[in-house]
Amino acid sequence: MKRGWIGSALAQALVYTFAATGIAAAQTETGPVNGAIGLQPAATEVAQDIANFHDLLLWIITAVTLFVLALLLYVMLRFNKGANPTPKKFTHNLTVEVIWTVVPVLILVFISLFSFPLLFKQERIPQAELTIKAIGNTWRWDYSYPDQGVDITSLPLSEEDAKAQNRPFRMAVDEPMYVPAGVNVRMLVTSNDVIHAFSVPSFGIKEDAVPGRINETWFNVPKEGIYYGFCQELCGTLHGFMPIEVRVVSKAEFERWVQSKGGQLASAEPAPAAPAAPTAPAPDATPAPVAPATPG
Ligand SMILES: [Cu+2]
Repeated sequence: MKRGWIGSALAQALVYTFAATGIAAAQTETGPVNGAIGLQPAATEVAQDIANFHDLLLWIITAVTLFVLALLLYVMLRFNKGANPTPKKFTHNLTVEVIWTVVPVLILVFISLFSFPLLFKQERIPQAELTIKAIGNTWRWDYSYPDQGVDITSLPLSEEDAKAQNRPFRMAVDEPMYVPAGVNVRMLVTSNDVIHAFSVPSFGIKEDAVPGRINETWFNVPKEGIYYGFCQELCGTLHGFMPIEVRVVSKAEFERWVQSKGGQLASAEPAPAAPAAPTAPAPDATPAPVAPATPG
């Protein structure tokens, strides 16, 4: 079946979220699709905001480009040697110079009205109900759920296994990362060896995994499904074999999964740490008043 490139790309884009055929529970899968164009469908509010911001920038870029093109055409036609044989000799025009300084500044200020709130939304980690640590290794991802006591190693399915299970080869893994739907998840990202990057495009997250350092990001996916991501830092020869598979499931299913991995369920309502009682300073601990420095 040969379709035109554009027709194929558009059709693929429409079916970006594709139904998994081989999985018992009908779950939607979101990930890269051959020949598709545009961003993957947003699974989180942040990813939707990123897509909206991208679209806004596209309009601005298009307008600026067309305006510059129009200016160039005008100059070429109006001031070429034939149309304007004796050019004027002036080299400055204060009004024009002020305009071409102020207008771009205003455009940038306008863009910042949208970009800064989005940046804050991405960078401020909200109160999280679940913490997961993703650890990059050459070449696989390990996931650790410190509060549940679950540690898993995630390896891509072999081509035969993927085919047998009707799963996408080089995207599906043997041990996916499980996450309950509608929950703020804090991701701690680090690495054991070289720099990797933990990225799930449909969540709008991409965080560098740097050895000896922990980076943070967060996401909240309301809709259950399977979401694919990848290591997005060129980390070595098998960089392409570090897929990320996230299963967003119901809370009950997540708890079943935690128990199946030998983990413990965090208490439903985590008791806030008791505030340390302010200890009255012992009288003899009071710092002696500092004697004023005497000159001389
Ligand atoms: Cu990597």
